[in-house]
Amino acid sequence: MIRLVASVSLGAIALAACAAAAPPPPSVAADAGPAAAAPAVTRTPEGAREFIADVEKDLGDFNLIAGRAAWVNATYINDDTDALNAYFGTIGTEKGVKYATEAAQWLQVPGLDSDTTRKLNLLRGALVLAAPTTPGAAAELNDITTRLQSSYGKGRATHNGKSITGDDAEALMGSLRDPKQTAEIWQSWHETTGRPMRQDYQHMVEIANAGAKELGYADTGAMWRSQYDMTPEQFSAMYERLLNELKPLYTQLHCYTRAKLNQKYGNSVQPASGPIRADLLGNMWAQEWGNIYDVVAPKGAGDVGYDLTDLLVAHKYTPEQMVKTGERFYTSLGFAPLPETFWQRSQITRPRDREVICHASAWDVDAKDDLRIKMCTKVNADDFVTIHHELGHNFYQRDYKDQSFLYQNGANDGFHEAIGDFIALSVTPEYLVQIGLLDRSKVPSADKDVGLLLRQAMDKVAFMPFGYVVDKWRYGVFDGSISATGYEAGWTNLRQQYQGIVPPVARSEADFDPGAKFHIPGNTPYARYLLARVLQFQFYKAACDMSGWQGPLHRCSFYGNKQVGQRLDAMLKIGASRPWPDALEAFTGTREISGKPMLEYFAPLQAWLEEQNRGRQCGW
Ligand code: X8Z
Ligand code: ZN
Repeated sequence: MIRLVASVSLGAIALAACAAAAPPPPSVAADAGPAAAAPAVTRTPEGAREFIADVEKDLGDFNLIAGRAAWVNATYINDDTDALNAYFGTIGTEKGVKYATEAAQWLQVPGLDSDTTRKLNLLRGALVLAAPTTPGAAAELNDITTRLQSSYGKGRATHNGKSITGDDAEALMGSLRDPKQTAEIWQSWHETTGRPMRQDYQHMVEIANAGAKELGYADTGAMWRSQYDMTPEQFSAMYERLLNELKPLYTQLHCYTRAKLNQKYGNSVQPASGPIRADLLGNMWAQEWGNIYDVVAPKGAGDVGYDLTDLLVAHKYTPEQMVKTGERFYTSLGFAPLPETFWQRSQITRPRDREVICHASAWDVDAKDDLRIKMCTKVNADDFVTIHHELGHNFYQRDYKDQSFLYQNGANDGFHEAIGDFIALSVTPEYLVQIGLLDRSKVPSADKDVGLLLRQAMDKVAFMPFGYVVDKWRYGVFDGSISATGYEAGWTNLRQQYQGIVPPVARSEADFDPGAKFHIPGNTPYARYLLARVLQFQFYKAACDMSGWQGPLHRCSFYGNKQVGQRLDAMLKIGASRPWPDALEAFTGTREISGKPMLEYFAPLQAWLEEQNRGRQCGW
């Protein structure tokens, strides 16, 4: 699809903010593709503007129907909806390839105005996966991507030998503390869901790379890295820098967590040195560890004294109420409430009678007001944060709807992922009191700050190397440095190297563990989440400064602050119409993505962790 879902690309194409400094356009030989075979036209700047206007109209119309097909497929998986999704996806890929090729040609016209140049560049990079112009290639690509995605949706694990759905498996990984049971769920999920995808994935990579090459990119990964208003090389440098900025803090957190797991489970389950067993961290992918806060919580003095999941359950919150609570945060900043159709059309909980894709996403079906989320919400802290995350996408989508089609997107994809998370950083104890979830007498005192920070770090800091590894693996797969015979080893080695984790059971090249993570079969680029992880702290610090907050950063909540709301609204309205540093500057006053505000937030924790880890051999 084309830009129909900013958060998750459901087909071969998603429109993402693209580079003003994109790689050089492909050399257009007479037989280079469909556009080259078209009758010779005299290309003028005026012609380029007309081309853009036609394309924006065509893609806008197409998205409406393609979006409906994708929605029905994602919320009611069967052979028919798979066929519909693949059918529209194929048209989308063909349009995307044709327009990207033509955009590259128009970009060679001298005298283009800056707006037209920006739009042509955006169009050139609009595809997540390209197909070559060989007849049938786009259809084959879309058959495969639809099959991969639906297989993920239908994936199962077992618990005590009983079949369970992916969303139940995910929740159980957060709450179970028996290593035999977590190992069973981990292994069954990875083998039942991931393993069968391997051949399809390999074939998909071949087709998509052939498509990327036709468009003038070295491979699909190079195409992905060219969407950031900078060269792919500059992007790679930024990607490495962000990981490295947070690495010392991650290493301390890993060291402390490993020691706690060793104390709890003993050497036979979790040795005191080396990597951590992946299924012990409270998350199927060991990407966020907050669910095992009970295992690592400092005893006595630092204990936070409340647990958000317990509060939601004790107050008998329903999933709908959780969404209403999320919406209320946005309206408190001055944003208009969600439309009535949001409540009629969203999938908030898993339907009982059919297969769906449970992985959360946010939709904007008509680029006007038809906003929806699709979740299989559980009443727990993870999903409370995810709801704020998804609504962030929806409020962003509604704010840029008056931009022209090619600008209806985030400043870059990391911005889109950061908004809702930034809002959720305001879910402080004081905020929980304000909305009636926490009794004022239970607000943790200042001496509990370490506990609060540790709870956050288990989710936010733990994520950093995972946010790096997912696309590090794909970049390697796309450029061939990870070969098809080494997919599994490539994945497991990267996870060990950067996250310091190991699978609970032996793996072989019969396995395909990457397929057990949504974004791989779903073909959603992942570097965006690495960017978002640090951006959200930049936004948060800026918002807290704006609201005049004086105390420790992590206690700040800007709930109800209309001034923050106005400034946020101004940034969101820009959409993709300007290079992302302009949008960043509009809200934060800086033009650089930086880990510094995140490090500042966690600085007291870092000092505390170093103290706790004294005498331990950290690293793995
Ligand atoms: O996929 C998501 C969102 C939808 S865009 C729920 N996230 C990443 C993940 O789950 O792996 C949010 C955090 C990282
Ligand atoms: Zn998202």
